[in-house]
Amino acid sequence: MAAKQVDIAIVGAGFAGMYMLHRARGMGLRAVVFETGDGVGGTWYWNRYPGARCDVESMEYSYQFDDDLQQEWSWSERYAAQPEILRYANHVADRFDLKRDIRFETRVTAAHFDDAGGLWHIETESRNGGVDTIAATHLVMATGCLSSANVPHFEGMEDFKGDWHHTGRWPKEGVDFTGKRVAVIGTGSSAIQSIPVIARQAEHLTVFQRTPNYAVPAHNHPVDPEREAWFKAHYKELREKAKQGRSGQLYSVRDLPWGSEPLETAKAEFARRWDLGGFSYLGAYVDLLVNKEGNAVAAEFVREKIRETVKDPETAELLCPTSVIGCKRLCVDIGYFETYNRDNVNLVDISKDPIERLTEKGLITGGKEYAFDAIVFATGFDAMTGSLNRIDIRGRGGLPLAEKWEAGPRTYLGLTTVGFPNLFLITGPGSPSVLTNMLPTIEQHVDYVSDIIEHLRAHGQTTIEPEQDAEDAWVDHVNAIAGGTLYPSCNSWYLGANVPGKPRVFMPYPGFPAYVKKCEEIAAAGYEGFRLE
Ligand code: N01
Repeated sequence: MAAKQVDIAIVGAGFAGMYMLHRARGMGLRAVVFETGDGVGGTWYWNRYPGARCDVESMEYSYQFDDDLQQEWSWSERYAAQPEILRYANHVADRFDLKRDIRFETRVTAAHFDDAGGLWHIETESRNGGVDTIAATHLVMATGCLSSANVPHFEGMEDFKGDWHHTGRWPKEGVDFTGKRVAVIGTGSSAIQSIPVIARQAEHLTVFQRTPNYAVPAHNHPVDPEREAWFKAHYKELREKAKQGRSGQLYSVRDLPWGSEPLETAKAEFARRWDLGGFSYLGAYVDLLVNKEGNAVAAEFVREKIRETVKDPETAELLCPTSVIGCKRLCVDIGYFETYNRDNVNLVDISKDPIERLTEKGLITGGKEYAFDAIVFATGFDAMTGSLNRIDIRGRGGLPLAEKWEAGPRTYLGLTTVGFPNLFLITGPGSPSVLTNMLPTIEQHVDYVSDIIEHLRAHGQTTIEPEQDAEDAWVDHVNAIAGGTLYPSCNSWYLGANVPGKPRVFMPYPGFPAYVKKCEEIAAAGYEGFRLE
């Protein structure tokens, strides 16, 4: 018997958990949030590495549920840096008095559904080791898509005498690399953002690259007060317009397929978008993630930019990706490629010679030992399912979620899964999530969950669970859409390919507007595909 009971338990105090708490309170529900960290902010609480910033423009990367909130907050830069986003998260938490219902430094270790009582029994562990239990009617996993750090298990990790840090678990007090020999392992978004900043501080920086990545310039700059005023005056229309974009963002995606313009015009369009900066690069043609030929031209344009920028031809060639552009999340950089022109930076290609082990002094690859004072693991995350599978979640009949998902996640709408009644996955696998601007996507999911709970209450019901047929059809639908794109062509974390042994399944749903429409149709049809009791 759990000692306490709430209507809704929420796991995680990032943007999803905070908004879910706000909505739950608005519905008069007894709610509690559990958060491992000692503050709000989720991904922006943990990812404090040097250079961390958002790749979605700041005027769009904010909540829209409260007009006063969006009018009063001012962003300082086109792309906000992590400290500013964390200040924003705290501002929201304070403004809506959220922190009193958040249990910080408390990790959810288990959540078991009790068939007989129809409740979730949740076990938590606080930082001082205290174990507690609570029962809840609804359980909302607001655990984030990129929260479970992927630290490779290199032999000899414990032998290394220097410091090592993962970008997604960066110490709050920061790390001073002054006068140090530093290694960065990985060349994804986190590395691409942190490498230029670390290079300016460290005595020497060595980057270990397994796969090169495409990056387009951010052209970051302070927010122009006039543009901000215009944006705020038009927030309503702009937010609506953004929702019609495939990634929930305002950047323009032309309604033109590849081949509809001569090659020279296409190249001029890529150049124009390169100068604009950010994700708009891939909006030059609507089908760049479907059409191989167009994608190859877009990719070659970036490679030419790399060759123009990086002075040493051998390094430039190593930095040129060969995969489909956009099949891994496009990186938005500030001076990344230029950093390789510095005297204190060098690149080591480990595509053929993986890191063999860590040693007391550093690491070994290709039979050679490299010595360092500090190593940065910019090695990414066990994305989308990692933080869910690390909790002992059990549904009807004691079935562990990790067991149900052994061959890959299976959900209905990326939000619910058969056998786990009243369990909601905010931006879960099978929803647009990481292919979008997370803020509007989070709001859409939280609003949908809130509507479901209101619906249940209005109809004197207590439980919602998807039907098996609906879930199977949804999984097939997501696979069919992803299969019609170029996304599955490279080893991305979208596919779980970055974590050894993880099943290769494309997890996010491409296409935000179509997804929202489907959710609305399902709700209008009395939550078709769900069993409500
Ligand atoms: O992680 P990644 P990330 N030995 O998985 C390499 C979001 N994000 O933290 O490609 C050697 O992309 C791995 O190599 P490979 C954003 O959505 C957003 O950088 O697997 N190398 C790769 O180079 C992003 O996509 C922002 O061959 C190893 C790197 O480590 C997502 O988070 C900023 C290795 C990991 O790259 C993840 O980005 C930062 C090993 N054993 C992140 N294991 C914004 O701007 C892995 N690698 C909002």
